[in-house]
Amino acid sequence: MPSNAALADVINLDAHPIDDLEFQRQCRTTFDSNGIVALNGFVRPEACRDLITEANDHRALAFFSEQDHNVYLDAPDPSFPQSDARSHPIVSTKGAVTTDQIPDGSHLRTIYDSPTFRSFLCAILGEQELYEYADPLSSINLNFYEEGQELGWHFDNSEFSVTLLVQEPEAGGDFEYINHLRDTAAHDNNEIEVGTVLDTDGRGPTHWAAPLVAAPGTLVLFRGRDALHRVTPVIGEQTRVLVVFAYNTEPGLSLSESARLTFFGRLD
Ligand SMILES: O=C(O)CCC(=O)C(=O)O
Ligand SMILES: [Fe+2]
Repeated sequence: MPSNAALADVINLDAHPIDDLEFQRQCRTTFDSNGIVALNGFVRPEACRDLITEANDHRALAFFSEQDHNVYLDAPDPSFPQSDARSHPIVSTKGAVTTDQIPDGSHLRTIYDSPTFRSFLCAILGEQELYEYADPLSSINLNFYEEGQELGWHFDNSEFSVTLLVQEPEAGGDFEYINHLRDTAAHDNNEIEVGTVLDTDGRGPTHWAAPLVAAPGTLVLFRGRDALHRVTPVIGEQTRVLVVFAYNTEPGLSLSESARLTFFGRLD
């Protein structure tokens, strides 16, 4: 287990005292009202530089995939009218490096494995405990978005996501987010309203998706299951590099075989 001293070399604990109850309360308040909390300068610039070097070293291992789907991550269904979100085709393209390919001493493991970091996430999410994936691929992913690559509008299957931006592109590659656009708990996919948001590409009078202001080192925690979100196409030669720290609220779970084959091209 990494010590808090090791953690302090990676995370700026002075600016983000993640074990402080008042800091946790502030983050939780923001998260509860906006469905998202973004902490700029969470990872120290020196540690971010190490991560960029690591990412460049591992870029050749990335599995690149392209998915055609709709916002609900199902196949688009043209039998629904144009006004219904289920009929809208969406494209997502990115490359992924998997947990087993991330070196033992990586700062990413220092963050992901840290009990202090997990307790902080639990405090914001109102969870008792968070667990890694049982499969060797899905807990930490280093994602690469090359020029023209994007993640189209979608809702996540997982309740929440934790991301860390490591390298931003010259332009594009923005994370855009509209909170509370469906209600999974009530089995309400809100297809017609979501369809109108798609028609305006998130720039309509009632739903305007402002891009999140994120710089390398920004940690983002968001409720992606009920929030419509996307990553706009990357412009320019510099790759967008983003880490996803994925946790479960129950032990022993693996990502589904179909999802592992789709995103990683293998099962283990
Ligand atoms: O790359 C990002 O910033 C968001 C990632 C995301 O939405 C996803 O992996 O589902
Ligand atoms: Fe997502």
